[in-house]
Amino acid sequence: MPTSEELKVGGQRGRNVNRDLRSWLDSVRSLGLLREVRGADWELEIGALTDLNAKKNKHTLLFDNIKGYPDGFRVLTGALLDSRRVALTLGLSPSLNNLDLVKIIRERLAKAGGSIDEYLPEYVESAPLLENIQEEVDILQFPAPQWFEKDGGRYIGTSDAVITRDLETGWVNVGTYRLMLQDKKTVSIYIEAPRHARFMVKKYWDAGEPCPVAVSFGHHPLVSMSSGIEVPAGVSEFAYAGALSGQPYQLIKGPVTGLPIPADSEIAIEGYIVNEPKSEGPFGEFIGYYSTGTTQSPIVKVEAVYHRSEPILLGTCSGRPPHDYTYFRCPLRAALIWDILEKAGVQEIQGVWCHEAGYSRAFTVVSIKQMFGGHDRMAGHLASQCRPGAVAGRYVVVVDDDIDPSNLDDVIWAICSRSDPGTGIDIITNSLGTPLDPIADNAPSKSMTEYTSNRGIIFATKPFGKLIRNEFPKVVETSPELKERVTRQWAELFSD
Ligand SMILES: Cc1cc2nc3c(=O)[nH]c(=O)nc-3n(C[C@H](O)[C@H](O)[C@H](O)COP(=O)(O)O)c2cc1C
Ligand SMILES: [Mn+2]
Repeated sequence: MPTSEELKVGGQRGRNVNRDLRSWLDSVRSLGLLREVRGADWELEIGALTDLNAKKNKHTLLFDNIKGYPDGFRVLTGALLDSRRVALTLGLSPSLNNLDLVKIIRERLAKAGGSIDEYLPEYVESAPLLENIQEEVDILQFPAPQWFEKDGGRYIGTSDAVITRDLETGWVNVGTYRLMLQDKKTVSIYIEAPRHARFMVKKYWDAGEPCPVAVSFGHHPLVSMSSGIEVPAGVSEFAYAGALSGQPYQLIKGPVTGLPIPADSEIAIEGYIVNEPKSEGPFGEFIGYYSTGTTQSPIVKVEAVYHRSEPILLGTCSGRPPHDYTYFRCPLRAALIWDILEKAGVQEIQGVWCHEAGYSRAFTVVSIKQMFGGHDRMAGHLASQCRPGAVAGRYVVVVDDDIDPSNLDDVIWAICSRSDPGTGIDIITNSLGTPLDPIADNAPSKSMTEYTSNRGIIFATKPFGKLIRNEFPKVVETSPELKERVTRQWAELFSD
């Protein structure tokens, strides 16, 4: 496999990673992956088009001339739909396959190693974001979509970056948490139990203070790639974005809270998260259901609104998978899980993949070259319980090294032919759960933090005894040499 340095578009370290949403958009356009859509309604039409597109054509969609809004107030979806877009966002060749992406993400993060400091973000003095500062806060000025028919409101924050700072340590966290419009000056925020911002907010509230917050609603998709995945505690997702792209991310200091905001942000707010719950949702969730109904969630009191001229609201919607953002978390989560397994001492991992049908969380496959009896148990149990693998998890499958973990046909064949339902499935009960789980017992009095759920780990591996004695039946397949010879001789049969 080529190294990430060789694959970088144009060469030298970091130089060609486009560092604002608009130049990123230019690259997507030049690859023919962008479609501009005029005249759609924020109410349901943008959502329906985004979801259908995610299931079928996989364009990046730029909505303009949105009903009821001035020309130039745009919405962008389909930013990270597939390997081409994710590769482009990382400054890599769009022709990379799934596992190559996982390996390069690991390589880049490993290079940053413990010293993610090399990629700490840089502050700049000014940014186009400050071109327009609202005199009177009015968050309704942006065409926030109502994504699906049964959604309970308009969501301005879907692919957002919610920035908070730890009261004690100063650690800056960036998470993607949904924000629903309440009125001109108020949005509600939905933060699930294991999220970093939740612990930060609690510290402020316990000290009797509102929690300062900044939110960016449009930025280079690299930020969304970092803020929407379980980056370890104590690490700023901005530094992670830097490590992923090999170049520090640029930020400005928010004038009200002093919190960092991406310098390329298109739209941002500053304000305070307060414990004054308001009705929020229902919202079409990533598992594919309306599991939570209406919630009572905290609100953000908005103190300042900034935007570029002709701002682009970066948005996405979930629902039945594959959806608009299932893909990008597959290589990222796979890289994070692989790393943790390796650090925990699991040897000879050949690949990890998290599948879109399992919304990147509930169907993880680990491929190993078995070295000893029980090797598959080590890999499977750890993958199911480490943080990136545990949140909203369900199934982990362990396969041998001849199985491509990202190929569902391969994986199902391995399950069917190598796993014994009587002995080859381990169950772990009472693992980390979520109220979004459609089979959870949602008793009304239950707190969000109480939820647990079970895990199934399927060992679709050749029995180790048969493997080392060379007694496992040979696979029926054409040898690489014969394959090569016939496909060369009858090339016309195999051309696209
Ligand atoms: C598009 C998108 C929307 C998300 N919406 C929410 C949400 O509304 N609430 C939430 O708690 N997590 C949501 N998540 C998941 C979190 O962003 C993710 O778990 C991330 O790790 C949170 O950051 P943290 O680890 O710093 O808490 C969303 C993720 C993505 C990619
Ligand atoms: Mn975090």
